[in-house]
Amino acid sequence: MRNRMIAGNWKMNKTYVEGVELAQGLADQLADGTGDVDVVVCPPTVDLKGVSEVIEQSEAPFALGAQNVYFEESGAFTGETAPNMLEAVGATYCIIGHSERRGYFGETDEDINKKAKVLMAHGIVPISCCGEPLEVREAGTHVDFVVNQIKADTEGLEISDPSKYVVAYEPIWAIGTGKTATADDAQEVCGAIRKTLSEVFGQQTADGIRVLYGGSAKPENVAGFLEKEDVDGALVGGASLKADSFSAMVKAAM
Ligand code: G2H
Repeated sequence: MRNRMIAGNWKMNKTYVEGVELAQGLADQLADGTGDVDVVVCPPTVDLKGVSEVIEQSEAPFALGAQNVYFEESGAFTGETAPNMLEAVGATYCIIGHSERRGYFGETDEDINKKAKVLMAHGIVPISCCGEPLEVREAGTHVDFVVNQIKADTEGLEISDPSKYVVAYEPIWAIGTGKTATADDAQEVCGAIRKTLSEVFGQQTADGIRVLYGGSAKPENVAGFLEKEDVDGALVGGASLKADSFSAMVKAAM
């Protein structure tokens, strides 16, 4: 049995004060609880501490995630953030391998695999992203493309608790474009992801890993995705930037 998950990826939005306000707004809107739905917010790095304090003070039923991490423990890596730094501010999740990181900052599957390992060693749950560009979708090879990403991203990982590793399928052509994949598109790939996870980790572990859909997910379409057998939630960008729309998505998942 997998708890659903709604995770907000604020990307490079919200200054410290704005981030704290958004977190407080969410805490107010979700004050009655979120049932069995795990809710995660992933603000920019400099907002993490402030959002963490809101979560602590309000006992809000959501968790804190980062948007990136470096795979070394410390040292001369200017501009990067170490896993123990995330841990120290209360982050319990971290997005890795987002297509924007892969595309704009040259991250490879090997980097993403290293990041997953270092996060898990620190007890931080990776939300590991995968997804195909438009030309791959148009060529009809999207399933193979994503399966290969999953195999590379999970190589050598040891997963003892499947709730502690999350995959997000985000077709790049549907990100922030307003073009949403259909629920059937999402199921096709999320099903293939779970099958690959079962080959790598065994069926029982694969059955416990949450596979999220991401890409222009919003209050109006999230229920359709959640109806699908292998879609366990959503990684939400634009619609996570307002407390109203994000909490509506959480409520749709409850
Ligand atoms: C995909 C998603 C969140 P958006 O990147 O990761 O963003 O919902 O804005 O498409």
